[in-house]
Amino acid sequence: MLDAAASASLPTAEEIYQGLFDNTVLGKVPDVKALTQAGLAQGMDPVKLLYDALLPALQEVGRRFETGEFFVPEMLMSARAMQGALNLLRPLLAAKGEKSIGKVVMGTVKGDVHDIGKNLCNIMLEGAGFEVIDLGVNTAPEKFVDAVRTHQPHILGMSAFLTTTMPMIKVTVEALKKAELRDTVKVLAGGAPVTDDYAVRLSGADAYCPDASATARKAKELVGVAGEAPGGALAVAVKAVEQMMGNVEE
Ligand code: B12
Repeated sequence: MLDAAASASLPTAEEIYQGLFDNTVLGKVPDVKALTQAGLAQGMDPVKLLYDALLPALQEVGRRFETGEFFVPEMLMSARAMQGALNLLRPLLAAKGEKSIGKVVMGTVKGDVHDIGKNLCNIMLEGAGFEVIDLGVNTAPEKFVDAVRTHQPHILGMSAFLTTTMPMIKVTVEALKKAELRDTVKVLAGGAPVTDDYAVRLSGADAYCPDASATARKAKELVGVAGEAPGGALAVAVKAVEQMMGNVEE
């Protein structure tokens, strides 16, 4: 049991959220780890730590990049800090479903190396019971086509985070058509700059989803399985979030 002095020095939940946000933005790996440990020791929800502090921090990093306050090295440091936190959250996350309800091939489109959003979608899809075949980043249309031919998935998911790589969604859909595979698979598209109109009307996808929960819900709908996306599945997370910054050394 903690004595009064020790307990008075513990950070409050509010201080942990704020500290996690600030230190993730600043890429302070040890501080983010320490705060994550403190939060978990106090029984805070790992999913809330992810959604209420870590992901908003990445959004702030993007904003600062946009205004010229941050450059690529700063973005990478923030990614590293987030990875450290996620490594700690992982063991606490829920186990994924045993039985596959469908197969999904996922990838980030050609020219694009952003994979955090895609990996979060994979986590939710796996948590919902899908088998996910992840093609990684910078995925050429031919690679998507080959994977559809080989794995015969129910769903193909494409992630794009750059306005310059969004057109690859349409290019890939056209490549599927050319290979006479378009009718064999439902195509989902997403990523920060992608909209419903861009994905469906302009690029020929079957659906767009704004986030990982919506992706799992839509995927279930597409394979005819009723029910909500599992809330705790985000938990299955970390596996992917580890991969997410896979090329960032700790
Ligand atoms: C981290 C980051 C990086 C990291 C990526 C690390 C990694 N492993 O992913 C690094 C440093 C490598 C990087 C590099 C670059 N980046 Co960057 N990056 C970011 C940042 C800060 C966060 C992106 C992110 O992961 N967000 C978190 C996730 C969770 O986002 P999300 O949108 O909520 O994800 C959900 C949905 O999108 C959806 N979803 C995602 N994928 C899919 C797929 C499907 C099928 C479905 C249905 C749904 C879905 O579900 C997700 C989960 O809920 C953003 C800024 C921002 N706020 O977005 C800039 C940002 C995306 N980057 C940007 C730029 C310009 C670059 C560089 C060109 C910089 C440079 N000059 O070199 C390079 C490009 C490299 C390349 N060729 O890809 C710009 C893009 C501008 C634009 N509109 O094109 C942004 C917006 C920054 C900015 N404000 O200017 N970047």
